[in-house]
Order: sequence, then C-alpha cells, then structure tokens
Amino acid sequence: MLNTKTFGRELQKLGFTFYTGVPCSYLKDLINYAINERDYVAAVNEGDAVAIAAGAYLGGKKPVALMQNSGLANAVSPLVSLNYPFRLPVLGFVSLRGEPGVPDEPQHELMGRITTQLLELMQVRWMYLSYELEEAKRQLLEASRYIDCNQPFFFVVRHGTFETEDLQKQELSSHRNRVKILKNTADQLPNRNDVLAVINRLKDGKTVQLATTGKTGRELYEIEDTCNNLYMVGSLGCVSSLGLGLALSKDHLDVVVIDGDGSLLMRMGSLATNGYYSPPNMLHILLDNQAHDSTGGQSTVSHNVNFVEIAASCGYEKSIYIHSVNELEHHINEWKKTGGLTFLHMNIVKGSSTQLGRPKMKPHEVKERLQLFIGNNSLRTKGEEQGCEP
Ligand SMILES: Cc1ncc(C[n+]2csc(CCOP(=O)(O)OP(=O)(O)O)c2C)c(N)n1
Repeated sequence: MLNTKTFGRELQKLGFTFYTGVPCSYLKDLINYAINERDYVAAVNEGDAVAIAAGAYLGGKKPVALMQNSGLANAVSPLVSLNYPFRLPVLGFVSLRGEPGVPDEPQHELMGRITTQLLELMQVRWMYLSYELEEAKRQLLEASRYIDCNQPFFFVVRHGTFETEDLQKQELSSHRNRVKILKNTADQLPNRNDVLAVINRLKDGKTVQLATTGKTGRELYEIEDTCNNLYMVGSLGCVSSLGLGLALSKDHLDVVVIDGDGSLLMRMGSLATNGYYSPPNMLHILLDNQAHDSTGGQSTVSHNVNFVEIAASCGYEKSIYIHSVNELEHHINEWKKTGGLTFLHMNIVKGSSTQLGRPKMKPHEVKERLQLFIGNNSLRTKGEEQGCEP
C-alpha cells in the first residue's frame, strides 16, 4: 500500500498542488490528503472537474483530477473535445470499481471491464498505479513528463492502493449573494454580435475572454482575434468551469466568461461550484437567445428558467438581469471597479451573419497564444514577436 501523505508529497515535488474532482471510496485517502493539505476544488461533476483542471493549467498549475470510473463517463466530453484539441494536460486518478474478478456491485461491472479501454479509445495514456512506493514514484515521473508535453495521463487505481488518511475537520465557508436585480422592464433584445462588440471593447490588459462553444466564439473571433481570447470548441457547458480554474489560479487576471443558455443548462451544476469558490475576478455573462442557435436554432428550455435567481442562490455575489446594452456596459464597468463573482443575464435575439467564419488558428494555437498572454509560458519570446504582450 502507498502511504498517502508520502505519495502526496511526491506529487507536490513534481509541482502537482491543484486538485479537483468528485470522490470515490477507493480514492478517498488521496482526496482527503488533497483537502487537508492542498488546494482542492470540489466539483459537482467529473466533467466539470476536468474543465476546472484545464483552467488551472492555463493559469500555470499542474492540475490533478480525481474521479470514480463511473464518473469517467461524465468526463468524456471535455477529455475528447477540450483537453485533446487544445492540448490541455491533466493528471487523472480514476478508481477501478468493478475490476474483473473482484466482487463489487452490479452498477460497476461493465465500467470495470471497459475503463482502460475507454481511456485508450480517448487516446489518454494510463497505467495501473503501483502499490509500491518506489515504483509509484517512478510512474509519477513518467506521468509528469507526459503532462509537461501537454498530454493527459491517468492512473487507474485499484482497491486498497492508499493507506488511510483521515479527513480533517473541513471549514466550509458560505458565500452569500449581496446584489440581485431581477427583470423589471422591457428588453432591448440586441443581437449577439452587437453585445459581444461591447464586451470586447471594455476589455483591458488584464482581461481574458472565454467564449462558449459555437457561434459565440466564432463571432468574438470575427470582432477581434486577440491574444487574450479563447474560443471553446466542443465540450459544451464547460466554459465557466474552465473560467473558474483559471480565475482561482491567476487572481491578477480578470476572467470574463461568455456563456450561452444551451451551454449553461447542460452543466448548470457548475453554478454551485462557481458560487462556492466565488473568485472575485470572474464575470459570468449569459447571452440567452433561448435557443441552440449554433446548431439550427432549436429552442432550449431557458424561457422557463430564472437564471438570476439560480446564480444568486448558488452564492454569486452579484446576480443581475440586463435589459439593454447600456446596462451591460454599466455593470461590466462596475465589476471592473469592485470585483466580486458576478453573473449577468441578458436576453438577445437569435441569428448571426450568414457569412460567419471560424477561427483560422487551431485550438491548441489559440491556447498557446493565451498562455503567452497570461505570462506563464516559456515560449514568451515567441509571443512577444507575435505582439502578445501581457
Ligand atoms: C456535449 C455537446 N453536445 C452538443 C454539442 C453541439 N452543440 C454545439 S453548439 C450547440 C448549441 C449551444 O447553444 P447555446 O449555448 O445556447 O449557444 P448558441 O448556439 O445559442 O449561441 C450545440 C448543441 C456540443 N458541442 N457538445
């Protein structure tokens, strides 16, 4: 068995100090260690955890994501369509419930049989974590090399790998909503392009703009393609978790997350995580056209949801309904002055230009350029050549 503290310190020596995940009893000792001694973000969903880890990586951390193999299924979308195209590495620990030949509950049987195949299908390198410390240290070194080459690496953890690490008393803080403004007049209903142009105009030298999947990213790209932008592709719903990881890791940056209603509805649990960790340097703007506009304009169910109430009850410091572009500008400027995790919900109309293009850069190139902007990348000189001054 591995002494959990000793193993955790080996991880620390290699720079892995940022943990996120969802618990599994096989991993509880490593999770308890992370909660007791390191930075641990308790995600509500393993996919969110992978996206939070990706954001932390952008912010210069070497992140660890912990999950049960049943939750690996929840993480497939970001692993294949966020980590892979953007070349965002994560060190994963996935338990092996339902290991063939080991008695376990029926719900783990099939996933136990396919866990390693699933990792292979996703082109994620993996190893069974050794029970023996010296071998595990060697494995960690190898894993760390993959992370340094921007590739995810997962350890598959069998029953009884870690020695007991008791959970110390957890101090839970509460973040209360202070400002809540609900819809109180008619909407101006601008189009997304006009709203994005306003958001973009208000950015400054420490703003990072993360635009959700689909036409939001494509339109932002056409308005202005700059070093501080990231255009999500795939991994619908992960943009605010990516923002959370980044905002927590780089508190001098202003992280502006531009979300869509289809996206937010897909992973609405992320609001609870964002509200609890409450990075003051994150602004979460929801552009709600009540549709999956990017995939043909099919209605979402957002007209039936009061997002301002939900974000407020999840602990966003400010949660505000925006009726017009002027109000949007006012509240963005306010947030820049005062900070505090803020949610702005604005209704917009569907539609975009029929000529709308797509980013010409590959996702990993966009990420590398953003890393240069953030200033945590050794390729800084190249970025300076490209005019990517932080
Ligand atoms: C997990 C996942 N499911 C589905 C898609 C396909 N998809 C891409 S954009 C999009 C619509 C997103 O809607 P919304 O967030 O409201 O933004 P809008 O298109 O309206 O700007 C969908 C369904 C995806 N990329 N990922």
